[in-house]
Amino acid sequence: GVSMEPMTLDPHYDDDCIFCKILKGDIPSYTVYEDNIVKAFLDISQGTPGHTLVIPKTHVQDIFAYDTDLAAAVFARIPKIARAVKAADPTIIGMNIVNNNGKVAYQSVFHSHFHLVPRYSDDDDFK
Ligand code: DGP
Repeated sequence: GVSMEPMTLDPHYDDDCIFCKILKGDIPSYTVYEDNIVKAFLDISQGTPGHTLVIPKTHVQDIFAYDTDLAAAVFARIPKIARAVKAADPTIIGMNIVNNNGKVAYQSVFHSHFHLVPRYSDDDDFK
C-alpha cells in the first residue's frame, strides 16, 4: 500500500542538474515552501506573477521515474502549496498546474517539476 507519512527521503543529486544545484544551495532561488519532501520556488521565467515550481528534494527525471510512495508524498503537497500561493494575492482567481515530460513535451529541465501558474482576471501571458 501507499503510506503517506512519515516518509524519509534519502536524497540523491545529479551533479549536472540545475535543480539539484538549487536543492544543494549552490544556485540561489526564492523559496516559497519547503519541507522534507519538496521545495517550491519562484520560476526564473514568470509566466504570470507568482509562477512557482514544485520539485522533489531528490533527483527524479520525469513523471515516469517516480516510485509510488514518493509520487504520493509529492502530489499530496501540491494543493497546500497551491493554496499558499493563491493566499499571497487576493487577485489570483485561478491556477494552471502543468507538468512537462520529455523534450517533445517541452520539458527543458530534466528534474521533475510542477508549474503552479496563478491566473488573474484578463491575464494573457500564459506561455
Ligand atoms: P520546463 O520547460 O517545464 O522544463 O520548465 C523549466 C522551468 O525552469 C522554466 O520555466 C524555467 C525554469 N528555470 C530554469 N532554470 C532555472 C533556475 O536556475 N532557477 C529558477 N528559479 N528557475 C529556472
